[in-house]
Amino acid sequence: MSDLRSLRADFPILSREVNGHKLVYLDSAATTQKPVSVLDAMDRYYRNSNANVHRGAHTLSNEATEMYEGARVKVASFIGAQAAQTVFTRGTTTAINHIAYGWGLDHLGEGDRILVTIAEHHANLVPWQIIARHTGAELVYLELTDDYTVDTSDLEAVLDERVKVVAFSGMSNVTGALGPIDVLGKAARSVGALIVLDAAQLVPHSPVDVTEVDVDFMAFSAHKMLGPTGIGALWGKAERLEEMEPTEGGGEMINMVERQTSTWAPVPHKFEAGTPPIAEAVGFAAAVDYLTAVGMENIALHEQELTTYALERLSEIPDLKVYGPKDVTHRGGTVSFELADIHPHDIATILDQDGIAVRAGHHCARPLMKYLDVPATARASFYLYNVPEEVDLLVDSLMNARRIFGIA
Ligand code: C6P
Repeated sequence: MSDLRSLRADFPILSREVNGHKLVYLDSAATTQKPVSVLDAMDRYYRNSNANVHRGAHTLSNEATEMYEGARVKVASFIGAQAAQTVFTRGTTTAINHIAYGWGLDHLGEGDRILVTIAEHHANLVPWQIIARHTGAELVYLELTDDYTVDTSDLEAVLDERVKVVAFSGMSNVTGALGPIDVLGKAARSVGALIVLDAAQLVPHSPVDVTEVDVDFMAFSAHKMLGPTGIGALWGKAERLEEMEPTEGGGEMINMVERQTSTWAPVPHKFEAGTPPIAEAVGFAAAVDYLTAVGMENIALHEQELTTYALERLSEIPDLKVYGPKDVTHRGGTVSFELADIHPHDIATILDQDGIAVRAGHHCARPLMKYLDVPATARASFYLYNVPEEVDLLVDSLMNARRIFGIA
């Protein structure tokens, strides 16, 4: 197995105890832990360079501005992009709201369709629902195959000129299934629809280059890739960002303000109203540096091996059902499951007693839960710092849950 275990020492939290056990953190799909280099970069920024950006008549402000804009260059180049097309947002949710409001309100109308998949996170559904209500457009859904990947065999039935947006995730936060980026991309192009890629669970786990995937917009969050909460990125094609209206007004995003009207600053600042998350941008850049040094190919390989092992070991547990692809080439390291009729929240509580952190619930994907006909699932999600022994501890603890619930 590709061994990244020496990296664990870079994550201080991984050496803490929970309920008398060494922490086993299997909730990275919710948010990841942070290496010392990210913590230090943010600390250094506050200790040495803290000031507001883009206002600078003084040294600190110039330093802060350089750090903030330097972070943009780093985050952009991590996804093969130009800084000028990379907008800092509060995270994936805010990025998709920018697109839905900023583009959707002006470009959608009665009878238009927004094609999504049943596996979407609420962040890629609710903003479109709101815009649909304002414009008279409607959402149409692709469903799943027996192996939990998006069923594209229905595409012909739903794809026509009424489809103006195709919005889908690069990897499901519930099933771990990878999104059919090429197939949906080609389908969208064939009817001239806008392509929106929710990459919250994709960019942290595998190499992504926006010059190689044909999408109009892509959104992701720093906190899911070793960075801080409170910041993420929206990448867009230049012409799309130009035609998109700002959804927030205020300082920083203007060119000129008159009594009745204003003009906008150039992209990306037109979308960054108010004082931006400067320390967070610095932390985001440090996270990107860390991931780049480890190598995204190595991270993807590590997670594939660990997921293969996890699926093998979980299959040894009687009455355990995994809601996700069996083929690891179709999935990432997020594994949702149910165990007999034990409620997922009870599973999470028992695992927590053993120091193991997993998520239980609807994972902000209620339409998917309904489609799968479950109220909730338990979910273990892996990242570069997880090791096979943690999978073994998970399996032991799940066997213990069976005993506690008197299942033979
Ligand atoms: N999923 C999870 O535990 P934010 O909260 O804006 O950083 O990311 C939203 C989001 C959008 N799309 C996908 C596919 C996601 O997984 C998430 C966040 C977390 O699964 C929190 S609900």
